Amino acid sequence: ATQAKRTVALIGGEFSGGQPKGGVERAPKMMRQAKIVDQVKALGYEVNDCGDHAFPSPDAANSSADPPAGIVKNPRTVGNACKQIYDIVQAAVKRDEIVYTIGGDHSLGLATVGGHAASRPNLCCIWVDAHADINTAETTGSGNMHGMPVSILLGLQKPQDIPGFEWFNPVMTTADIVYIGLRDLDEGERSIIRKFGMKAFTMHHVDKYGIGQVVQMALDHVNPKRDRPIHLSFDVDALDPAIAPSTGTTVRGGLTFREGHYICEAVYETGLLRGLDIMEVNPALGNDKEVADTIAIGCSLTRCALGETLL
Ligand code: 6HN
Ligand code: MN
Ligand code: MN
Ligand code: MN
Repeated sequence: ATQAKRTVALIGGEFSGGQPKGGVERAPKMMRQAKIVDQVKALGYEVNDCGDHAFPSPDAANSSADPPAGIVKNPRTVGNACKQIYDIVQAAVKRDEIVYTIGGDHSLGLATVGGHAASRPNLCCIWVDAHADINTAETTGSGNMHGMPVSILLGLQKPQDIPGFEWFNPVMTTADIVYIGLRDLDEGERSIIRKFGMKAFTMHHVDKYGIGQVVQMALDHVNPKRDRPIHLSFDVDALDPAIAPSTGTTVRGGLTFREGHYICEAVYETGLLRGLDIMEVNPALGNDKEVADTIAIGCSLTRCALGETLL
């Protein structure tokens, strides 16, 4: 299934403020060093390099500038980074480019999927993750905002109630998103998913049905007529830590190398991929080989989502 190649807008999100572990802001530069731009070009795409965007790291010593909201940490810092990436994403979508964001932590998922949806009303999202990232200010146990983007995206958490997010206007609903890879849910997240009847394929479903069926069922749910543009937000912690160890919140029992790449290939095959995030690669975690493996997997997932492995 060859298709007209669009321009890929590459956006680096050098941001770590949605969680406490430093280093995740260095992934965009590391993926560039691994030649991600050449790899995308080699697949026949034009690359519109929108650059890497750095944001001041939250400074614990200076938290008076951004005090927690309840237990939610660095809300204004995260909100500001999200607003900037949101605007860049939205502009790229208006140019009809495929928006490709390298994180950075997954709090930026609010900006990438949200900025995309703002310009493409019919957008659906496949969120590949060990976690559901759907905590609200009420349900979060950690206060880390990388565990919250989906709740704000869908308006389950009112943006106006978190300082720094007043600008955000939710346009997607619980029916517009589907999860693959879940295996570490907080109790509050579980009740939200149940309450709204959200579609979630956990690792149990991957084992039970196989990844081929799971992706088909996921697409059937969110995109039954295969006519909606797709944003694939891929948190590398969805993968098993044995193959993607350099990430901040590892959970055992994840997707195999092939299962992860299969998801990307199958989304490419629909011809509907318009947005891709590769999130939570943290080059500060693990030894040299672990870091190199995790960066390489960020690159190969990208290539598969852009059509490398299909004839
Ligand atoms: N991620 N549910 C946990 C929390 O802190 O809310 C983990 C979140 C992980 C977020 O990996 O993008
Ligand atoms: Mn995530
Ligand atoms: Mn995760
Ligand atoms: Mn947990």
